[in-house]
This record gives sequence, structure tokens and C-alpha cells, in this order.
Amino acid sequence: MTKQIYRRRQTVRPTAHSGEPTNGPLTAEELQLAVRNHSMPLEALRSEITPPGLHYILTHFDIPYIDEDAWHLRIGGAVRRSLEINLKALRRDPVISVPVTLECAGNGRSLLRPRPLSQPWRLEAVGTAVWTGVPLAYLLAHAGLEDDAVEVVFTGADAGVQGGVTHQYARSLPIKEAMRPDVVLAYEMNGSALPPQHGFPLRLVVPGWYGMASVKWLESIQVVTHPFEGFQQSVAYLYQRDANDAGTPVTHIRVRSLMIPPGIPDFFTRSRVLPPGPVLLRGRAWSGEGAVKRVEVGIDGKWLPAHLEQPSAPFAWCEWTLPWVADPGEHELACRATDATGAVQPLEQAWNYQGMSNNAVQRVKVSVQ
Ligand SMILES: Nc1nc2c(c(=O)[nH]1)N[C@H]1C(S)=C(S)[C@@H](COP(=O)(O)O)O[C@H]1N2
Ligand SMILES: [Mo]
Repeated sequence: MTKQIYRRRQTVRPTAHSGEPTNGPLTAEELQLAVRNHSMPLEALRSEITPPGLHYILTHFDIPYIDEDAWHLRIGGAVRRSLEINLKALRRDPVISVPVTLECAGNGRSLLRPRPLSQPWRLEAVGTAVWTGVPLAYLLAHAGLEDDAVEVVFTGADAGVQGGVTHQYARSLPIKEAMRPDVVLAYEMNGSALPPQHGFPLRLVVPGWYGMASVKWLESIQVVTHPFEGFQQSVAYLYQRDANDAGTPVTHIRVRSLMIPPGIPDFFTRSRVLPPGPVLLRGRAWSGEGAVKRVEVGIDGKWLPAHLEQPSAPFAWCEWTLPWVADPGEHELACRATDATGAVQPLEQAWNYQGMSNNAVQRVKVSVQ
């Protein structure tokens, strides 16, 4: 999709969804969003597949109640054959299981200065699950795309108001992405039925793209002949300099690594305490642009290469480890990953208006005593 195509639009102005960026204290609205949408505790980085309940959650509006027996998926638009399929029929279709690291595009937002007002993620809006269901390409081929089809629009059952616009959550994918063999319409997460908060009974999962593309509580799939201009497509999820910048769309996940903070935390400040001696620093790294090629661990500003394991799938995170001998005193640990495109996590992040994709390196202060 070229920038050109996305630029002709703007029936709705790209306004702030929620107020001007601020350096002030956390607001009641941010707190409200933060307690609805939880992140993954960093200690869960020990697990290759995030255990149920520890995967991050981002839900814009309310979690819809869906009656499994009455539910069906509609596929229509620029197709030769419109389809209506219930869950029983979907379960008889070909099945794939894809391990995918999902990350929210707003991850790292609250660490930007000034701070864009929205879900105030720190570093942990991430998780890896095995998503099982029908390949989207199979159903699209079954429906038969018309020659003038350009995008596929996915609409969830959840509705709300954002930026003054009332809408159901909906996102599109270019045909080429929609036809990738690893894009899945998932009815299972980690071998069990989708939990309500993750999109029951059916959700889209787009490996390598930030989470906003993976529409939950799917209700319809429409093939369209013009680029989709819904709110979540052409107003939200843009890299913008300011409120009036037409911006560029957010798509693939930028390279990132995270470390399990070593030692034990202080309850209130979360600062780390650890005894002197050998400790295995460990964490995971991922990128939606290409395989992770290198992870370096910074110890008091000196970068050392970590050992990298193979990921279980192209868009699942990989584990890294680095042994360290901690000597008494105060230390700052950091980690940074580089992917196959040569992209490396920045030490300082360039700011953008919606606080998208802040993949600046994580820093962990530890007190060795
Ligand atoms: N229908 C619907 N789908 C949605 C959302 C939503 O609010 N409604 N949030 C999106 C965003 S921004 C993210 S990051 C992911 C989060 O998926 P998870 O909650 O299963 O981790 O779902 C995406 N799909
Ligand atoms: Mo997100």
C-alpha cells in the first residue's frame, strides 16, 4: 500500500483522541484505561508461550457478550460467493496453529515526553500465544476475490465513540497481506477456546503486525475495491508529528527486546535488589520486520553480545541469555536488539503525536547488596 493511497481521505480530521500530550501527573482517565487493559508481568518472559491470563490485553470499548449458538461470520463484498459460517462449520475447515508474538502499537507510550494521553503503557504490552483456527486465505479463496478487490475489512462486534466518531472496531489489510498463509481466523488460544477478553468466539491474528490489526470478536469480513477509511484505520494508528499531520500508517512491529528484571522487587518502587555473584540475565526479543539477528546487553553502559536461541515460528519471540557476575553497588542494565533489516532499538526515541511504537531500550536499575 503506498502512502499516496492513504493520503487521499480525511473525512474525519486526525484530531487527538483524548487530549493534548502532557508532562503532568497521570490522569484519572489514564488510570481507568490502565486498570481495564493489563500488560504482561515481565517475569512471564520466562515462558515461551505466555500462560493464560498473563498475555496483555487491549480493548478499546466494552468486551461484547456473544451468544455462541447465534453467532456466525459473514464474508461478502467484492467476492463471487458471499458466505455465512457458524462456529461448527468453521471447525470443520482446514486448521493451522501459529505461535505469534503480539504487541500493542502504543507500547512504551507513557515513557515518552511529553506523554500522549491514551492507554499509558510502559514496556509490557506484549505476549506470545499459539493461535489455532482457519487460514484466512482458505476462506477468501472459497469466497473468490473479484479482480478489483484491494483490501479486506474486518469488523468486530464491539462499538464505542473515539475522537467524536461512533463506530464498530474495524481494520483492513491489503489483499497481499490477507492472503499470507500464516494469517489465521483463530477460535483457540493456547489450545483452549478463546477467552472473552481475547475475542471469543473468533478473532483475526496477523503475525508481524502490531496488535491493532488482529481484530477481536469478528462479525464480518468485507472485501472492498477502495482503501478502507474507518476511524481505526485512517485516524488512529498513524505516525504523526502533530494533530494536523496526515501521518503514515502504523503496520509492522518494530524490533524490541525485554529483560526479566533480576533479583527481587521493592513492593512500592519496583526497584530491584540482588545478592552479589553470578546471575543469568535473560529475556526475549522480536521484530515484525525480519528475524532478530543480535541482542546486546548493556551493563553500566558497556554493551556485550547475548546468546540467542531460535524462535519457534517466524513471528514468535526468541530467547536470549547473558551470564553476569554482579558486584556490590548500584548498576544499570539494558538490552537492545537488531533485526534482519539492520534496524536497532534506539537509546532515545523520536517522539510522535499518538505515542506509537516506542521501542527505545529498556533500562533496569539494580542494587547489588
Ligand atoms: N474488535 C476489537 N479488536 C481489537 C481491539 C479492539 O478494541 N476491538 N483492540 C486491538 C488492539 S489495539 C490490540 S493491541 C489487540 C490486543 O489483543 P489482545 O487483547 O488479545 O492482546 O487487539 C486488537 N483487536
Ligand atoms: Mo493496541
